Amino acid sequence: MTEAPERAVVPADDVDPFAHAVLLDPEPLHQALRAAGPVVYLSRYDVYALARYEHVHAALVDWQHFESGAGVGLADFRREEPWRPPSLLLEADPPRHDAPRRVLREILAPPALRRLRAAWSTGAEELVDQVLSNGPEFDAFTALAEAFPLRVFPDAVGLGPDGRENLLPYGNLAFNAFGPVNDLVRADAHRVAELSAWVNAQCAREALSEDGFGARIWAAADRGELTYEQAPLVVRSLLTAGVDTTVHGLAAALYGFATHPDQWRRLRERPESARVAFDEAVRWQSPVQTFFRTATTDVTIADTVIPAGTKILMFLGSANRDPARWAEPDRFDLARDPSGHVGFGMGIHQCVGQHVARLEAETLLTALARRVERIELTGTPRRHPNNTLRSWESLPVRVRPSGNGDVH
Ligand code: OVM
Repeated sequence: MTEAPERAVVPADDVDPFAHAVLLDPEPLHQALRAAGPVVYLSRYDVYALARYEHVHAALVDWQHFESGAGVGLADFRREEPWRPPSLLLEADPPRHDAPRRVLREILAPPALRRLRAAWSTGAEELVDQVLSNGPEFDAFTALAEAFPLRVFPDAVGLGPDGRENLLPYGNLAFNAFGPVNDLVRADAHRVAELSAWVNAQCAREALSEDGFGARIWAAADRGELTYEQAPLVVRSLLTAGVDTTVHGLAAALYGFATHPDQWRRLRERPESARVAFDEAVRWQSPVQTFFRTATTDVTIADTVIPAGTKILMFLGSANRDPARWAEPDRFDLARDPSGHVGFGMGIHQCVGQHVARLEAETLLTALARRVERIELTGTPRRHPNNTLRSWESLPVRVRPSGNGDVH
């Protein structure tokens, strides 16, 4: 580690947090960054990094000094043209952020999701039965973590039947776009126009069923809570942020259980812990690893002055395993209280879809726990590199079904 003389109080590092090796195995970098100091200057990108829980949390809740409107990726929207019109939620600050947020919060709040629970439980049970009927060995990533959200979420939004295979590639591309223009971004560059056109077309009122989240967003525009120009962009947020995130969050939970048989036993004994288990998986793996903010003024963090206009990279995954905040942070442990983790963010931008994600996880994990006694890896799980998501490609498992579909 070298020190840039003009930034003497800040340890500097030319490491690339978006290099494949780091994306596939980020913990060594996280540990080094947390040890280096509260603020680390990353010379390669001219940004400041926060990797300790205390400072990531503080930046997340201080939207006045750490803005999102300049983009929450590396690109500075004040100087560069964004790859798509900015999100009205993720890439906006109060007051512009507030109306879209309020509308989506209501639509995705727990009371609004109650009517989905029965259908999602049935969907989960059918999916698990179908997977198990093909034998005890399967890829838990494709067969469960990918398949289940795709089975329930697009219907809940009200998407038509065609083109749903575009959802995951679009999400992969959108989450790559928060990073630098590296090989991962270039690999999908030829699909940006096509995938964006498809997603944008699904956001139109006519493309959506009359009873889904999408239709409710348009109804909010009818009531004057949003403009008609805003409505399709809010639908776009659902399609961007709502699929890959839950897919990789579910994969994190399945990976946790496949590698921690005692925790699977605990879930089977106490199925009501499925929701906490999911939050613990989100803490432990942090499907969304990083987001940026931009300093609105010169901001001082632990005696380091970060100049106004500078991008600040927040390592959510590192904060979620900071030993100063968590006991034995590397353990996937259902007995811990994971609340306070920043895997869904914190503050005014905290994941507005988190109740949807928890309901998906709860219904899938419960259905699986009722039918499966043991789950274990049969090969090396494979990660898929993405500039933002801790994502997966394959999770080969063998299960021992519990016979009569009953826990006991
Ligand atoms: C959005 C959005 C919100 C959260 C995460 C995200 C791609 C996107 O509003 O489009 O990641």
